[in-house]
Amino acid sequence: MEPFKLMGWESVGPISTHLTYRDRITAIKNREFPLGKFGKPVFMANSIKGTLRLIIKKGWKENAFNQFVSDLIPIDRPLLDFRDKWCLERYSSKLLPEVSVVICFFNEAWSTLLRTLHSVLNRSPPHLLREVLLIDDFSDMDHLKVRLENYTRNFPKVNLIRTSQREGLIRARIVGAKKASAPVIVFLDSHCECTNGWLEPLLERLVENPKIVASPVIDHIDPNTFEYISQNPKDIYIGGFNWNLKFIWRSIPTDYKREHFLLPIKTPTIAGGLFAIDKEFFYCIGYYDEGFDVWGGENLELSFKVWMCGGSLEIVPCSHVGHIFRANFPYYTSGESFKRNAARLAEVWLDDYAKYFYERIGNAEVSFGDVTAQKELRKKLKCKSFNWYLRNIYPEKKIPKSNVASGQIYNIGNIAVCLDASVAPPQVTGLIHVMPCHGQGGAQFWEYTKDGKIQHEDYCLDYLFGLITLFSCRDRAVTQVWLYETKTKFIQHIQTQQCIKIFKDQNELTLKLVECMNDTTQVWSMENYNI
Ligand code: UD2
Ligand code: MN
Repeated sequence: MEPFKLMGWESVGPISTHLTYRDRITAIKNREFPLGKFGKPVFMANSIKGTLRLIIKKGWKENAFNQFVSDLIPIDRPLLDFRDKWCLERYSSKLLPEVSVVICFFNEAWSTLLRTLHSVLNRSPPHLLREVLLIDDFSDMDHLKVRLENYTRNFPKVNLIRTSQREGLIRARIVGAKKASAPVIVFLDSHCECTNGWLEPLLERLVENPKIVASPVIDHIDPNTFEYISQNPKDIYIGGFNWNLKFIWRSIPTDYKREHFLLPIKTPTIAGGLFAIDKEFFYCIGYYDEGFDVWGGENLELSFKVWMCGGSLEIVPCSHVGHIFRANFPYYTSGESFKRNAARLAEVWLDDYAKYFYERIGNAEVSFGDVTAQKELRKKLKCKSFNWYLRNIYPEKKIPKSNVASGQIYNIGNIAVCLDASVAPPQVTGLIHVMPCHGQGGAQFWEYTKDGKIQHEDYCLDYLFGLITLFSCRDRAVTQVWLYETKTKFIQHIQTQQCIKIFKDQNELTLKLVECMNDTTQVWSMENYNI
């Protein structure tokens, strides 16, 4: 299939320049309707200039995706049916419970919000869809006010609810959960597209066992072209977490046994935005911690809580929903609220393992508020320990205890500079930086492992093509093995026998491997060295 190319303003024809922005979009749509059909990408020329360029830029800034392209695509675009024959034959919509779909949003673009809504209305069996609750978390964009109210009035199943102050996505979801009238709640982000047959396989799991929380496979909608990119069902990712308490995607463990690759897969965590949960069960486990603000941490809270308190989490390969994964936040988050949420999570659910989280934020004091009610809930529900969770649900998770050192790695000669992995994953592979030490963990938190790796999250210090880089850790990679000698304080690369040295390149500090010699530029200190 040749993707449709929108080559620039001119190439779509002589569109009168005095038209308004909306009229222009309608004009473009009518000429090449519909753009993005079947999830095809819409490309724009790089050469676009003038007002249009500014409009596109504004769209990116407000949404962290290409709003202009989204606005060109119909809000009810058709998608391909990605289902395998095995899935088609297996599921029917008979004897399944009704659902309330809850979509929380803060300043979502019109086209992405409406596309989410229409994909739900059009692709859910009507008898299963009791209602869609749109929870407006105190947005201030104009199109989300009267215009949205008037629009949603046309759809009897759609109920627009507004919070009276900015609650953050976690409390906004609780508002939705409390209003939901169907026995099952399905949460979605406000920039999704459900595909054919997305709902039935999720509900089937909850009928089997109401303590199962079921997530679809989350496909990617490209934030630039809006191409719908379906995940290969043979290569599905499940959830994990790192000790910063952030969610990560990971491959299914090789020894995981399933009779068929399209059967539901148990996962230690879920990404958090898209899932079906039994309303009663959600109530019993106390929804989310209401003390969580703005964004983040609630996905792990729910994951740990569900597993530890008698439920389970699954990813259901026959159910596909697309989501726009963005590289950054369009709305303001200070990072402080995430830290606070994560600290609450650690305090309530992690037991002794909380120390690994605190280590990674430089053992900073976090004022996380009162968590007594959460701790009581955990006791009341007789939930299992975090140790049980790690052993039974996530046995692959490495426990940092086995490390030789953990914390900052700083150069003795330049006491204020540290090794820094601040190019964030997935772009993390690359040259390693030397930056002023900030003492707050994060990108300056390293682990020196028993097998000689110097590791930041899943990335290891590596020596490749003559450069000191960060690369995905691999079990037997000889280029990733380093020896730290407490006597000399050299960091020696075993394969080459050379040592890491700081060089001053004009004003920038760089790292190179050279012959080991006693020189302060080669002398390093590793924090919490404990052998
Ligand atoms: C992921 C999850 C998201 C949530 C988050 C951690 C997926 C696909 N997405 O991040 O659901 O679990 O991790 O917290 O798994 N929103 C509000 N009020 C706010 C801020 C956001 O209602 O103050 C809405 C927002 O409009 C969106 C949803 O909450 O619909 C999730 O926010 P996001 O899309 O920025 O989060 P995402 O996908 O990066
Ligand atoms: Mn999202």
